[in-house]
Amino acid sequence: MPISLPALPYAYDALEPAIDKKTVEFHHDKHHAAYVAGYNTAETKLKDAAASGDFSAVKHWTRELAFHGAGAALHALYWENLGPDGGGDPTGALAERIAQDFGSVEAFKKLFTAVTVAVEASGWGVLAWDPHAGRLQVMVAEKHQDLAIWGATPLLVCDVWEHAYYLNYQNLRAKYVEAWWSKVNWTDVAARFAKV
Ligand code: MN3
Repeated sequence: MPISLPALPYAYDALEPAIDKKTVEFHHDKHHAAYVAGYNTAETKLKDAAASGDFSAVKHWTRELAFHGAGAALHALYWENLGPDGGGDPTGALAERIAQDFGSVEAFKKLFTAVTVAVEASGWGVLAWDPHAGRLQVMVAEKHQDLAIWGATPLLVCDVWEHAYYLNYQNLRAKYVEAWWSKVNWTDVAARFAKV
């Protein structure tokens, strides 16, 4: 299914003077739109590959899918995270959780600022909920994809680090993956899918 460019939730000039009208217009209408288009192209190419059995370009298209999918998802979040009446400090449960995990709202803002300013080249500062540790975490998304899509919930994963197969399969990763399929617990995968 193709994705579409979400409408900007406010006017182009709504974030002025912090972010000027022209910047918002180009960022949303050109940059964000390009991620949406790129995702849809990659999705079509991978669908074609699955249908035809020609997998010669899948490495390229999965990279494209992650690059544009992550870009599209993060930009949608970015626009929603901002607003003409924004600013100030968080309140309520979020404020309490931030204070619990970072000491105080002020300390969190300093950490988030430092981490975001220090991002190497292109990327994002991110406040995320880490369900494993059960806490908020400040993170960096270098570039933005790392072949993943932020916000996506993993349903099934196959480890292809060499430690996962080298003792038995040496360099024959494809053989390992073929064998791995025979051990997939689909009941578990289906249970995860039911929750998304
Ligand atoms: Mn951008």
